[in-house]
Amino acid sequence: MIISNSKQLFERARNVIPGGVNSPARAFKAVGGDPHFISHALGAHMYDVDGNAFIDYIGSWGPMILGHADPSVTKAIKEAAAHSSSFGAPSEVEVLMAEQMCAMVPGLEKVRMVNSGTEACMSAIRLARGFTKKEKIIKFEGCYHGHADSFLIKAGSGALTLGNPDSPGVTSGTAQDTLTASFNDLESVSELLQENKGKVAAIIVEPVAGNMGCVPPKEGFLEGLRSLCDEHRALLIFDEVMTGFRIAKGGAVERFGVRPDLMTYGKVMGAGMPVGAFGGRREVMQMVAPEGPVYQAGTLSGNPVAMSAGLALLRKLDQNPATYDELEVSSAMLEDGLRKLFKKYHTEASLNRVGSMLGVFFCTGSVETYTDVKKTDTSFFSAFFREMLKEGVYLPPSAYEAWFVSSCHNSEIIQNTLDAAEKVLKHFHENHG
Ligand code: KE4
Repeated sequence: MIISNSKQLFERARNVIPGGVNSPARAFKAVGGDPHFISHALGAHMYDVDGNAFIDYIGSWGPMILGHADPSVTKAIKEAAAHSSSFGAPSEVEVLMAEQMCAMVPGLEKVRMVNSGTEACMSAIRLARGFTKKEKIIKFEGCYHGHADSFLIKAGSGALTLGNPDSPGVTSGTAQDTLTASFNDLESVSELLQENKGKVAAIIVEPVAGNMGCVPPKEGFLEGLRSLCDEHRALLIFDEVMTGFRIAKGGAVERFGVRPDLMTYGKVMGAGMPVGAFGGRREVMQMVAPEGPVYQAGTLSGNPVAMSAGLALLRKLDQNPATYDELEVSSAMLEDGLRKLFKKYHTEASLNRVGSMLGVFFCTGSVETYTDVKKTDTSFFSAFFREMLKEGVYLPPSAYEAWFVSSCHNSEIIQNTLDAAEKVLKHFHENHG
């Protein structure tokens, strides 16, 4: 096989794939230059088709918590695939996976597997509407729950990065049922609930906003959402596609001690395979077909190869809870190191971190809301991104994405990252003051 380099592949890709990528977040549109085509990845590193090595802080946008090509995950995939890649009939591994997830997450009583985080979130709001018989949902500006129509209203992630948080193609009929509040602002939620008394089926929230950088919940915010949902008889949905099994074994539910009615999952639970899930209270989940009337389906939902991969990873996390402590140490080393460098080279920057997901904002002051996020200097981020890439560090190609640390990012790799950052920031400081 003739291996073309990234430029040749990108040229060919743009001829047959929109924008040359299968997901806009991978394009370098916001940061300039062309995306690198990856040939393989191992542990904390990715290698492109031109033989360049990178320390990877994308981690496939979250799944690679144990690093790329984890031996247990790879073995599970190989063994499962040898028995056919799909049955279209129930299998034992689906039961084992559902039991494993329910054992790890407090309040996860029943769970349905799907094929992406988008599917998980769109199914969860349909279920909430079916259960409550109400039609409106509340989401938060800058939060991203996948590309289903109901969510592409002031959405984060690639929609925010590319400047189209409200996508063409979403009908006004759909948009009118999605209300948007401000993250970390309970008053904005209460006002919407008062204005739409008796009409709100659910509030869906990223318990840690990871699609406008990384913005943790302020003290009392999640608890406040719980109370408002109880008061207004709406369901609380934690979109844990990014935080699930990432910021704690039991995700945000465990870390913050607030119990939603429904949770959605993806990323880590699939170990890099196309997997999502939604679940929660038994009383609500039993409304899902064929047990209940709320229809939801998928040809490859619970796919045995994907389930085997996810199960291998979740079992490893469950049996080695010290992994989260190790992630805390390495992620804190990265955060502290960056803070020192920003100070040393007089770089206006703010950092947020929750466990092994973190966000860097090139602006002054704390970043606690979407309004704060918008203060970030995206052109400085783009320059920083490009220079770090030259130094062999692959950051997410957007100022509005979280960075992810894996258990393979050991202290030497973190130090190499900090050395690269120092070289870049020193150069900026010497040349631009
Ligand atoms: P997917 O449909 O992309 O599997 O999941 C959608 C989704 C839902 N909820 C949250 C909190 C998410 O972060 C995501 C997807 N995240 C983005 C990156 N921030 C996916 C990257 C991409 O779109 O390529």
